[in-house]
Amino acid sequence: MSSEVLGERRVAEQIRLNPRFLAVYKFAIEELMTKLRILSEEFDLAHRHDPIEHISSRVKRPEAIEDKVRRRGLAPDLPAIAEGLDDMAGVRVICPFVSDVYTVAEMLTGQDDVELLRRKDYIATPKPNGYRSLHLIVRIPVFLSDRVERVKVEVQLRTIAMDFWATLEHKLSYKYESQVPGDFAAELADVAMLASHLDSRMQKLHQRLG
Ligand code: 0O2
Repeated sequence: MSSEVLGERRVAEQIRLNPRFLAVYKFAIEELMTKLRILSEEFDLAHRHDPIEHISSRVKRPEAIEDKVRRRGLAPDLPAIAEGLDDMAGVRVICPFVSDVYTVAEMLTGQDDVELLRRKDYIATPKPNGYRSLHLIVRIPVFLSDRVERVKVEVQLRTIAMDFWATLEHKLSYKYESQVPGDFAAELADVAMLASHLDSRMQKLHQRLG
């Protein structure tokens, strides 16, 4: 094993030996989920429409962090990882309609203690393979016993149709990793287009009901 790989293996070890390192991302996720649950419930009370269908989250696994550190050529130490990786904490918000995606994003980033670092709108500009979602990198304060840490969280917002496509594309891409059939990419992009049409039609029905 090369010394470079050994260095990166030490990253996973370092993470396991420092439980507080990943814990702050778990706390940040809990804070963000609470914010989203409050927005969901209160918006429903005010407008008789819940803009959030469901929410999921994950803290990146040490092995996945290790892989990304290697791919990115980051220094194998915890401060460099915290600085260099934006998706250590991830929250996925599934919304009924496209308009809800933007409503939730605006309500969340409008909060005083939520700092928007980056916004990637793959709905306005889908990825070439057809992937659509709104990605935000936000930073929120986490109040610990001896300090306040400002922690980055990646928030992915998408509709049910976008999530359906992304989930199945992810599964299929893994399955065919080694030998992708020739028409695979074009077919997936075509299905993404169908999902997009579905969203547009559902959005129109939603608007008709006011
Ligand atoms: P996981 O397990 O979901 O975390 P970076 O996030 O820093 O790696 P980049 O290019 O800034 O790099 O990320 P981007 O484009 O904002 O997207 C990152 C995440 O979006 C991915 O995380 C996926 O969750 C999702 N994503 C992006 N493109 C696709 C796609 O074509 N198909 C699907 N299904 N998901 C996508 P990870 O790290 O890949 O995995």
